[in-house]
Amino acid sequence: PVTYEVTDGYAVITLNRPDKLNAFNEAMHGALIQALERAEQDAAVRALLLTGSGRGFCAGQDLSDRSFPTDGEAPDLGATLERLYNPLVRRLRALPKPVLCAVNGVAAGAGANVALACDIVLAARSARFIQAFCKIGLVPDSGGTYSLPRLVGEARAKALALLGTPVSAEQAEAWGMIWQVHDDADLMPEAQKLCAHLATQPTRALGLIKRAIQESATNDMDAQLDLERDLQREAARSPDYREGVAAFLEKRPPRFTGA
Ligand code: LHQ
Repeated sequence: PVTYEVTDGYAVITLNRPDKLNAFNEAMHGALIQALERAEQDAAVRALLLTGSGRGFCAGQDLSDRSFPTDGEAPDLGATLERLYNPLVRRLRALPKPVLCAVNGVAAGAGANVALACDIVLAARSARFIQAFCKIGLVPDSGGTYSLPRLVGEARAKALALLGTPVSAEQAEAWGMIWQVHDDADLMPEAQKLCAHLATQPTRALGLIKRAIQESATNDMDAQLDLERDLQREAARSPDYREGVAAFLEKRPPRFTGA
């Protein structure tokens, strides 16, 4: 249900249940977590590209999955989040390498919020983001109630979550919900170009930058200044920092190794 491929220093992880618009079932969750672990551990992988196969990115939870019966006893969806979705979002955020998401088509429910948990989000012009949860009597999950208000503000976050109104890729870009929209045919080439670039950069510093920005959401200025001090201390111990400064002074392009 997920394909994994390494090229040009980055891993391409593709959700692969196209007949279900790549909706999540247990097997896809397992394969995705495994792929993220593999990419995290492989020193030759210095960026990740998450995308979907076929015409959709991800339609959220597979509602036809037998583990979600609507008759009989109520399923414990809290347990499902604790076991599958929350670890996925936590891993994407904790991964010390940049994760780019190429939203190739519709991203609904948990599919939308998993995309928004990535570090840089590109979308095809035909893509849409839908907080579909309210339409089936659920609450946005997978971090949506955290990321959405921070990305687009409380007014838009509430309306999107309460109405389930689809947001076009262009609107998402205009609102600052994602980084860039590209014409459908250009999405993957642009995503590949960005990932290939990221894979040549000082990976450890990029991981620390990601952490600093994320932690700012819950830190006050004092705590954030302390965090910057600690992370800068760590960054300056890396060979890539030495290389960056040396290359600048020697007026040549840097050769970062990710160390
Ligand atoms: C699907 C799905 C799908 C199964 C399309 N499941 N088959 C977490 C914790 C635990 C449990 C509950 O949930 C969660 C988090 C969540 O993610 S809840 C939200 C779940 N997702 C949704 O409610 C979205 C449901 N899908 C849709 O609203 C539409 O399919 C969208 C707007 C995504 C796309 O619409 P269209 O482009 O018109 O495509 P379609 O509806 O025709 O879908 C194509 C096929 O994919 C179709 O199957 P078929 O056999 O008729 O061709 C759909 O049934 C299937 N599909 N989403 N989530």
